[in-house]
Amino acid sequence: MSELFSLKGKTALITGSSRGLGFAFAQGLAEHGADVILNGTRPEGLEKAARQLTEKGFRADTLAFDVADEQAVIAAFESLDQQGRQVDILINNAGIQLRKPLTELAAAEWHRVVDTNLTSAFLVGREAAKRMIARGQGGKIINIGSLTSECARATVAPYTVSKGGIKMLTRAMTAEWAAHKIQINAIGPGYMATDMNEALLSNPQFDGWVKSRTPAGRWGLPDELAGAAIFLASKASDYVNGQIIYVDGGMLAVL
Ligand code: GCO
Repeated sequence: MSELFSLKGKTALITGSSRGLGFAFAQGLAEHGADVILNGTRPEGLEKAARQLTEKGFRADTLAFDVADEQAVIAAFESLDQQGRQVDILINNAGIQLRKPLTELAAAEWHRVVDTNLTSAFLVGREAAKRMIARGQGGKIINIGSLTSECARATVAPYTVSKGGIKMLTRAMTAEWAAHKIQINAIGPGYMATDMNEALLSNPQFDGWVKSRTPAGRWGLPDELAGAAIFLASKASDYVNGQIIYVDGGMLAVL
C-alpha cells in the first residue's frame, strides 16, 4: 500500500455509520489502516456494525449520540477527551430524507431535516476542529453533500437546502481552519443503492430515470465512495481545500 494513501495510526469518526454510506466509509477507511469510531443513535445497530469490522481484525469502537443535539455532541467529544482519544479524520455523514411537497411541509419537518443534515455537520465539525487546532497537527474533515448540493428535485426541498448548505459550510470551514492544516472537503454522491433510497429503487419509473439520466447507466454502490473518502482522509489531499468531489456516474456532467 502506498504511504500516500495510508491511514495507519489515524482515528476516524464517521457519523451515521451503522449502515448505508456511513458504514461503507468506515469500512473503507479501516481497510486503509484507520481506527474507526462508529456513531448513530441506536446502540444495538451500532454494536452490530462494529462487530462486522472487528471480526475482520479492524479496531472499531462505538459512540452513540444525536448529532443534531448540541449538548450531546459536546458530551461525546468530552468522553473521547477523557479516554485520551483524538479524532484525526471526521466524516460528517449522518443524514435523513423526507419526501413531501413544499406546500404540505410543516416547519418542524423542515427543521428536523436541516438540523440532522446540516447543523449536525457544524456542531460535530466545531468540536472536532477545536481539538485539532489545539493539538496543532491538523486533520481532515469530509462533509457529505449530494447531487442536490447543485440541483433541486421536487419533493425534497429541506434535503436540497441542507445539502446546498453543506457545500458552503465546507467553504466556510476552509476559510477559518485551513491555516491550521485542516483540510475540509466534501463528497457529493450520486444516486446510490442504499436503504434510504429504497422507495426510489423500487419505483420502476424512478429507477428507469436514474439509469437513463446517469451516463454510467446505473445506480452507484456504497463501496464506490470509499476511494474518494480515502483520498480526502489521507496525505494525498494535503493541499486540497474546500472542494466537493461528485461521485455520481457522470450525472452532473450532462443534461
Ligand atoms: C432523493 C434521494 C437523494 C439522492 C441524492 C443523490 O430523494 O432525491 O433520496 O438522497 O440519493 O440527492 O445525490
